Amino acid sequence: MSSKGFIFDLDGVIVDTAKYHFLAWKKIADQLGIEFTEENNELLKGVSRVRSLDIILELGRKEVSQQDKNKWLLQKNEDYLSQLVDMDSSEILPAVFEVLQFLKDHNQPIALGSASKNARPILEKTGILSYFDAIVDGNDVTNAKPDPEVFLIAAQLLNIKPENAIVFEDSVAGIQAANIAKMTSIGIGDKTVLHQAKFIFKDFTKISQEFIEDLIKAP
Ligand code: B16
Ligand code: MG
Repeated sequence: MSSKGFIFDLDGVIVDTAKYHFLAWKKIADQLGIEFTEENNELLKGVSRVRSLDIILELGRKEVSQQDKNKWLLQKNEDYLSQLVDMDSSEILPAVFEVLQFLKDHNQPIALGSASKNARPILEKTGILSYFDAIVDGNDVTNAKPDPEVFLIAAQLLNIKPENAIVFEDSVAGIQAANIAKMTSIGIGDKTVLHQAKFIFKDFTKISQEFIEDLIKAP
Protein backbone atom coordinates (compact mmCIF):
# COMPACT_ATOMS: atom_id res chain seq x y z
CA MET A 1 0.00 0.00 0.00
CA SER A 2 1.36 3.44 -0.94
CA SER A 3 0.31 6.58 0.87
CA LYS A 4 -2.67 8.26 -0.77
CA GLY A 5 -3.98 11.81 -0.78
CA PHE A 6 -7.45 13.17 -1.49
CA ILE A 7 -8.00 16.38 -3.45
CA PHE A 8 -11.38 18.11 -3.48
CA ASP A 9 -12.63 20.69 -5.94
CA LEU A 10 -14.77 23.32 -4.17
CA ASP A 11 -17.70 24.65 -6.20
CA GLY A 12 -20.04 21.82 -7.17
CA VAL A 13 -18.24 19.29 -4.98
CA ILE A 14 -18.15 20.68 -1.42
CA VAL A 15 -20.65 23.52 -1.82
CA ASP A 16 -23.09 24.53 -4.52
CA THR A 17 -21.92 28.05 -5.22
CA ALA A 18 -22.79 27.78 -8.94
CA LYS A 19 -26.20 29.30 -8.19
CA TYR A 20 -24.58 32.40 -6.63
CA HIS A 21 -22.07 32.70 -9.48
CA PHE A 22 -25.01 32.50 -11.90
CA LEU A 23 -27.03 35.26 -10.21
CA ALA A 24 -24.01 37.58 -10.16
CA TRP A 25 -23.09 36.90 -13.80
CA LYS A 26 -26.73 37.25 -14.86
CA LYS A 27 -26.80 40.82 -13.52
CA ILE A 28 -23.68 41.67 -15.53
CA ALA A 29 -25.07 40.02 -18.66
CA ASP A 30 -28.35 41.96 -18.28
CA GLN A 31 -26.44 45.23 -18.05
CA LEU A 32 -24.46 44.29 -21.15
CA GLY A 33 -27.68 43.36 -22.98
CA ILE A 34 -26.55 39.73 -23.35
CA GLU A 35 -28.95 36.83 -22.93
CA PHE A 36 -27.53 34.45 -20.31
CA THR A 37 -29.37 31.30 -19.24
CA GLU A 38 -28.77 28.62 -16.59
CA GLU A 39 -27.78 26.34 -19.45
CA ASN A 40 -25.12 28.86 -20.53
CA ASN A 41 -23.93 28.90 -16.91
CA GLU A 42 -22.76 25.27 -17.30
CA LEU A 43 -19.99 26.65 -19.53
CA LEU A 44 -18.59 28.61 -16.59
CA LYS A 45 -18.22 25.70 -14.15
CA GLY A 46 -14.63 25.23 -13.05
CA VAL A 47 -13.56 28.13 -15.28
CA SER A 48 -11.69 31.18 -13.90
CA ARG A 49 -13.46 34.50 -13.32
CA VAL A 50 -11.59 36.25 -16.17
CA ARG A 51 -12.36 33.44 -18.63
CA SER A 52 -16.01 33.37 -17.49
CA LEU A 53 -16.46 37.03 -18.50
CA ASP A 54 -14.85 36.33 -21.87
CA ILE A 55 -17.28 33.43 -22.43
CA ILE A 56 -20.27 35.69 -21.66
CA LEU A 57 -18.95 38.37 -24.03
CA GLU A 58 -18.45 35.69 -26.72
CA LEU A 59 -22.04 34.49 -26.20
CA GLY A 60 -23.26 38.04 -26.84
CA ARG A 61 -20.68 38.69 -29.58
CA LYS A 62 -19.59 41.81 -27.65
CA GLU A 63 -16.20 43.38 -27.24
CA VAL A 64 -15.37 45.72 -24.38
CA SER A 65 -12.19 47.53 -23.32
CA GLN A 66 -9.85 46.05 -20.70
CA GLN A 67 -10.87 48.89 -18.37
CA ASP A 68 -14.53 47.91 -18.70
CA LYS A 69 -13.67 44.24 -18.22
CA ASN A 70 -11.95 45.09 -14.94
CA LYS A 71 -15.04 47.04 -13.84
CA TRP A 72 -17.37 44.09 -14.62
CA LEU A 73 -15.03 41.60 -12.90
CA LEU A 74 -14.97 43.73 -9.76
CA GLN A 75 -18.72 44.20 -9.77
CA LYS A 76 -19.30 40.46 -10.30
CA ASN A 77 -17.08 39.50 -7.38
CA GLU A 78 -18.58 42.10 -5.02
CA ASP A 79 -22.06 40.88 -5.86
CA TYR A 80 -21.01 37.21 -5.47
CA LEU A 81 -19.35 37.88 -2.10
CA SER A 82 -22.38 39.81 -0.84
CA GLN A 83 -24.44 36.65 -1.41
CA LEU A 84 -21.99 34.60 0.69
CA VAL A 85 -22.22 36.81 3.79
CA ASP A 86 -24.62 34.48 5.62
CA MET A 87 -23.06 31.26 4.38
CA ASP A 88 -22.64 28.53 7.04
CA SER A 89 -22.18 24.77 7.40
CA SER A 90 -25.72 24.13 6.14
CA GLU A 91 -24.40 24.88 2.63
CA ILE A 92 -22.07 21.86 2.64
CA LEU A 93 -23.43 19.34 0.13
CA PRO A 94 -24.93 16.08 1.49
CA ALA A 95 -22.47 13.50 2.90
CA VAL A 96 -19.37 15.62 2.13
CA PHE A 97 -18.72 16.29 5.80
CA GLU A 98 -18.97 12.56 6.60
CA VAL A 99 -16.44 11.70 3.88
CA LEU A 100 -14.03 14.38 5.15
CA GLN A 101 -14.39 13.02 8.69
CA PHE A 102 -13.89 9.41 7.50
CA LEU A 103 -10.67 10.41 5.72
CA LYS A 104 -9.43 12.29 8.80
CA ASP A 105 -10.24 9.29 11.02
CA HIS A 106 -8.09 7.20 8.66
CA ASN A 107 -5.21 9.72 8.73
CA GLN A 108 -5.52 10.51 5.03
CA PRO A 109 -4.06 13.83 3.78
CA ILE A 110 -6.67 16.17 2.28
CA ALA A 111 -6.20 19.11 -0.10
CA LEU A 112 -8.37 21.62 -1.90
CA GLY A 113 -7.81 22.15 -5.64
CA SER A 114 -10.10 24.94 -6.84
CA ALA A 115 -10.13 27.64 -9.51
CA SER A 116 -11.87 30.01 -7.12
CA LYS A 117 -10.04 32.96 -5.58
CA ASN A 118 -12.64 32.95 -2.79
CA ALA A 119 -11.95 29.40 -1.59
CA ARG A 120 -10.53 30.18 1.86
CA PRO A 121 -13.39 32.39 3.11
CA ILE A 122 -15.87 29.74 1.89
CA LEU A 123 -14.07 26.95 3.80
CA GLU A 124 -13.92 29.21 6.86
CA LYS A 125 -17.61 30.14 6.74
CA THR A 126 -18.68 26.52 6.32
CA GLY A 127 -16.43 25.49 9.25
CA ILE A 128 -14.27 22.91 7.43
CA LEU A 129 -11.03 24.83 6.88
CA SER A 130 -9.20 22.73 9.52
CA TYR A 131 -9.85 19.51 7.55
CA PHE A 132 -7.49 20.63 4.79
CA ASP A 133 -3.76 19.95 5.02
CA ALA A 134 -3.19 22.04 1.87
CA ILE A 135 -5.20 24.61 -0.07
CA VAL A 136 -4.46 25.40 -3.69
CA ASP A 137 -6.83 27.90 -5.29
CA GLY A 138 -7.13 30.48 -8.05
CA ASN A 139 -4.57 32.68 -6.30
CA ASP A 140 -1.85 30.02 -6.59
CA VAL A 141 -2.02 28.91 -10.22
CA THR A 142 -1.25 30.46 -13.58
CA ASN A 143 -2.85 27.77 -15.76
CA ALA A 144 -6.55 26.94 -15.51
CA LYS A 145 -8.02 23.39 -15.59
CA PRO A 146 -7.77 21.25 -17.78
CA ASP A 147 -4.14 22.13 -17.11
CA PRO A 148 -3.20 19.87 -14.18
CA GLU A 149 -1.19 22.58 -12.36
CA VAL A 150 -3.66 23.06 -9.48
CA PHE A 151 -3.75 19.32 -8.68
CA LEU A 152 -0.01 18.78 -9.16
CA ILE A 153 0.76 21.57 -6.67
CA ALA A 154 -1.77 20.03 -4.25
CA ALA A 155 -0.10 16.58 -4.52
CA GLN A 156 3.30 18.17 -3.97
CA LEU A 157 2.06 19.97 -0.85
CA LEU A 158 0.57 16.71 0.46
CA ASN A 159 3.90 15.06 -0.26
CA ILE A 160 2.38 12.29 -2.37
CA LYS A 161 3.01 11.07 -5.92
CA PRO A 162 0.41 12.28 -8.47
CA GLU A 163 -0.57 8.65 -9.23
CA ASN A 164 -1.50 8.24 -5.56
CA ALA A 165 -3.84 11.24 -5.59
CA ILE A 166 -7.60 10.85 -5.77
CA VAL A 167 -9.50 13.86 -7.15
CA PHE A 168 -13.19 14.69 -6.66
CA GLU A 169 -14.43 16.99 -9.44
CA ASP A 170 -17.74 18.16 -10.91
CA SER A 171 -16.42 19.79 -14.10
CA VAL A 172 -15.26 18.20 -17.35
CA ALA A 173 -12.14 20.39 -17.37
CA GLY A 174 -11.31 19.26 -13.81
CA ILE A 175 -11.68 15.57 -14.69
CA GLN A 176 -9.42 16.09 -17.68
CA ALA A 177 -6.86 17.87 -15.47
CA ALA A 178 -6.84 14.95 -13.00
CA ASN A 179 -6.49 12.41 -15.84
CA ILE A 180 -3.62 14.34 -17.45
CA ALA A 181 -1.88 14.33 -14.04
CA LYS A 182 -2.38 10.51 -13.91
CA MET A 183 -4.48 10.85 -10.77
CA THR A 184 -7.61 8.82 -9.98
CA SER A 185 -10.49 10.99 -11.16
CA ILE A 186 -13.86 10.75 -9.46
CA GLY A 187 -16.68 12.65 -11.15
CA ILE A 188 -19.44 14.08 -8.97
CA GLY A 189 -22.51 14.70 -11.10
CA ASP A 190 -24.01 13.51 -14.36
CA LYS A 191 -22.39 10.36 -15.82
CA THR A 192 -23.01 11.39 -19.41
CA VAL A 193 -21.26 14.73 -18.85
CA LEU A 194 -18.39 13.33 -16.75
CA HIS A 195 -17.84 10.09 -18.71
CA GLN A 196 -14.06 10.65 -18.83
CA ALA A 197 -13.81 10.11 -15.05
CA LYS A 198 -12.51 6.77 -13.72
CA PHE A 199 -15.47 6.59 -11.30
CA ILE A 200 -18.68 8.65 -11.35
CA PHE A 201 -21.21 9.26 -8.57
CA LYS A 202 -24.29 11.43 -8.64
CA ASP A 203 -23.28 12.86 -5.26
CA PHE A 204 -21.40 11.91 -2.09
CA THR A 205 -24.39 10.07 -0.61
CA LYS A 206 -23.71 7.40 -3.26
CA ILE A 207 -20.10 6.83 -2.13
CA SER A 208 -19.76 4.00 0.40
CA GLN A 209 -17.15 3.75 3.14
CA GLU A 210 -16.00 0.46 1.54
CA PHE A 211 -15.29 2.30 -1.71
CA ILE A 212 -13.10 4.85 0.09
CA GLU A 213 -11.39 2.10 2.09
CA ASP A 214 -10.54 0.34 -1.18
CA LEU A 215 -9.06 3.58 -2.57
CA ILE A 216 -6.92 3.94 0.55
CA LYS A 217 -5.76 0.31 0.35
CA ALA A 218 -5.14 0.19 -3.42
CA PRO A 219 -1.53 -0.65 -4.32
P1 B16 B 1 -14.01 33.06 -8.23
P2 B16 B 1 -14.08 25.37 -8.62
C1 B16 B 1 -14.68 27.69 -9.84
O1 B16 B 1 -14.51 26.93 -8.69
C2 B16 B 1 -16.15 27.76 -10.27
O2 B16 B 1 -16.61 26.48 -10.66
C3 B16 B 1 -16.31 28.71 -11.40
O3 B16 B 1 -17.67 28.81 -11.79
C4 B16 B 1 -15.76 30.08 -10.97
O4 B16 B 1 -15.84 31.00 -12.05
C5 B16 B 1 -14.31 29.93 -10.54
O5 B16 B 1 -14.24 28.99 -9.49
C6 B16 B 1 -13.68 31.23 -10.09
O6 B16 B 1 -14.29 31.65 -8.92
O7 B16 B 1 -14.71 34.10 -9.01
O8 B16 B 1 -14.55 32.85 -6.84
O9 B16 B 1 -12.51 33.25 -8.22
O10 B16 B 1 -15.22 24.60 -9.22
O11 B16 B 1 -12.78 25.23 -9.37
O12 B16 B 1 -13.94 25.16 -7.14
MG1 MG C 1 -16.25 22.67 -9.53
